[in-house]
Amino acid sequence: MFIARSKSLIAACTRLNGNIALVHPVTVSTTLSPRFGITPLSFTIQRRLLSTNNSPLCANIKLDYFNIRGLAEPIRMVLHYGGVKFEDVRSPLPGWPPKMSESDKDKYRWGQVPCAVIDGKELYQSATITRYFAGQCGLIPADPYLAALCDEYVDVQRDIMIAWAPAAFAPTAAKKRLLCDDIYRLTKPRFLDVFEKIIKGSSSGKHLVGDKMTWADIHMAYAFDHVEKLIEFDVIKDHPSMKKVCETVWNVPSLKKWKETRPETPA
Ligand SMILES: N[C@@H](CCC(=O)N[C@@H](CS)C(=O)NCC(=O)O)C(=O)O
Repeated sequence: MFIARSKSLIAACTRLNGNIALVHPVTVSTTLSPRFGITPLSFTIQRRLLSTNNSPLCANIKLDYFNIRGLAEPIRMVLHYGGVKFEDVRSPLPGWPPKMSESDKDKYRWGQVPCAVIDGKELYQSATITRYFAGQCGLIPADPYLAALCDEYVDVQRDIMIAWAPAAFAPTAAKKRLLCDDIYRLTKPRFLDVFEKIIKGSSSGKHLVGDKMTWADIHMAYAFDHVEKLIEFDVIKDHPSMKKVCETVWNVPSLKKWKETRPETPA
């Protein structure tokens, strides 16, 4: 017996039903109904069922970057969210900021990483790669305007990260403190308060766009976790709704596990 509530999930299961039902008939549901002995489909299985034939879920994926979180971390998070297997290739960091030798640069189309290799095909630019996998993992809304809002919010988060960079690379602790105060004064009204208002006014109170998790949420959790790591200062301590979005992301079991087990790196 098969019970599924979502139309697209039913369609996907119908496509795959032969394989699944013949091997192991199961009673499943997209929602929890323990009273009726119905087993919920795990999010990972739901995503696998909903993936299309050319989804990266079936592809051979390699992510090439340095042994830091940096620009690759939102990509890794999206892939972990999607339960996507990938090879997390981490080259030793060649100093700070990372500068590759000319011969290493020649290995990459634009002389930079991250580089994702999907079934042998290369893809560059961290935001492009993150968005590509987000689309395959159900993290981009179908509505084009809502999808574009996700892009907008991710771009703003990147602007915030750029604004904090001077504090991250300050030469002394005293200089860092001064810069933190200045940057906070500038970024709070311009960016943080605006995000706070957007989330407070949302239907869920825990997502940036619509009432489901999107890659804008995952990118927000990445961005503020990363800034906090670099400057040892919780930038969103006075923004409870932003905190809620980040906590919601980090409470997804696969991301919680990733946060607990990922390599400890300097940046
Ligand atoms: N806009 C690019 C920037 C990529 C980038 O700056 N990568 C740095 C590492 S974080 C790099 O490869 N540096 C080595 C070099 O330029 O020699 C992106 O978002 O992917």
